[in-house]
Amino acid sequence: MVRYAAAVLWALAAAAAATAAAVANSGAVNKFPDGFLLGAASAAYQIEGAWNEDGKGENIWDHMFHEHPEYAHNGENGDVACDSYHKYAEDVEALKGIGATAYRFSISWSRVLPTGDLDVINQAGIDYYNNIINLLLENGIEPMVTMYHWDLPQALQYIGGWPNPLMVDYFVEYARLLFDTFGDRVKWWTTINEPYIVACGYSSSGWQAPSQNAPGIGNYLAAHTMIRAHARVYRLYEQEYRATQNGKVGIALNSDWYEPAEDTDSYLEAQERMFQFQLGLYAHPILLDGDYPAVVRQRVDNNSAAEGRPRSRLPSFTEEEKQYIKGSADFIGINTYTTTIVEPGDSGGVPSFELDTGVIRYQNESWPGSSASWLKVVPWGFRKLLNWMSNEYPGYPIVVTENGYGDWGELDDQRRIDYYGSYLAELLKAINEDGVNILGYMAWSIMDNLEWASGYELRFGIYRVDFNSTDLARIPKASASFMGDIFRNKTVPDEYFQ
Ligand code: GOI
Repeated sequence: MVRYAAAVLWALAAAAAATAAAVANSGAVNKFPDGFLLGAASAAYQIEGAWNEDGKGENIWDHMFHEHPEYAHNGENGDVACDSYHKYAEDVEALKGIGATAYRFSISWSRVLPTGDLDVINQAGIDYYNNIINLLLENGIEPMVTMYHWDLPQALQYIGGWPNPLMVDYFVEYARLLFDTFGDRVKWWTTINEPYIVACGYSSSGWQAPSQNAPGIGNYLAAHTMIRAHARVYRLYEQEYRATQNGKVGIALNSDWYEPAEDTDSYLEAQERMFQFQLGLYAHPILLDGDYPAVVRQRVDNNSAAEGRPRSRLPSFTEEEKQYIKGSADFIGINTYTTTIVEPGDSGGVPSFELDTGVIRYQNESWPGSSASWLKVVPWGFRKLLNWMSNEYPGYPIVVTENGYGDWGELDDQRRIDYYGSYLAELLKAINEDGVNILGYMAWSIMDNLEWASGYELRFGIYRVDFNSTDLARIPKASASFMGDIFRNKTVPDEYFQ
């Protein structure tokens, strides 16, 4: 009954918002709103190469893949990658080729601060990012900068990395340098890319740097520091930069749509728990009340006590921290690729994040797949996720900071075309029919690159890079002209709407 009443209210609210949106868009469901940012994304370690050139310091991915080539696909690493350190002008050409109005890229912390600290500022690294930013702006492409896409300076990992609370100060000092140096031209910032995945680097070994195997403990300590670091950077911008620079600061979270296997109370509760552990762990403190979701607090506290611990594995925020964390974002970035099915149940060891959730996750093998084992093509889940977020975090505009499809690199990439066509149609339904406030969409990725521990074989690029060639040219796939048509016409072809 309660759920039914909520559903009716939700339907009414959605209908009212949809009416407003439809008016603003003259009723055309297949058109993007005016000013909507359409672009593509990348990340420093995945594209730059030049891992030790011109004063760059070692980061945790350099370190892990050099020390443990067995963690990498065929021993591959980002030493050279797409060589974007030298070929960034070709990256901008590729962006122009698809009519992008924005480019989301990340800054390599250890390229500008080789030790992570302010003792050495590497001018060559600063020059590099100035060159990219200036070239983008000359070509009418808005830079959207990720401060941290997983590549912690190794020097900071030697003192513990993200589980060390002092990392907040290091991150704030790094962010200040970025605002001081680039903030006159960069108006879109995201602090941390996918803190959920960053935290996995402290709860498992073998696929996510720094590969610190402290399940159920390291991940929560890392999460706790990252939330405080994000919020402190947001307040820094608010207090010292916003008045003169007038940009936006957000964070890029990641989630699948979680579809309950059954439409019964215990399954719907499992779905809710999964969203609160995946998105809420970060979004609830940052966007809502400065603290973890009640269900997360309660379950980790209870499991910790049952394990005989005097303290919860999930730390607590002080009242002062809650005050500065609460409301510390101008927009919410979401990286999303697929849908996963959930049901109540136990998986994972004692202790672990998985066991804390009380949720079992799997995918439907009959859904169309991709070359990535985890990526099924489920466009309707995209629309549902955007609606869930809009409902859970009202008042915060959403930016889709990543969405894309992985294959083995064929130039005639019809399956990528169909993925983008169908996902963009669902995005437009969320905007124009459901009234979800979405400001932009960044395709992952502008070009083939190092897919982390999956190496160079699994490819997400709209442009192909042949990693065996000497020139590493960016070659348009069929999807490049498809995306170019959509981005230039601000319209998704009718055939993708059913
Ligand atoms: C983005 O994250 C990210 O921001 C981009 O940088 C990235 O390029 C893009 O996604 C595209 O992926 C081999 C159990 C190695 C543990 C095979 C099972 C690692 C780890 C298969 C299954 C889990 C999007 C995959 C969020 C990582 C995909 C996070 C979605 C990695 C694996 C696994 C594997 C596994 N996730 N990602 N993984």
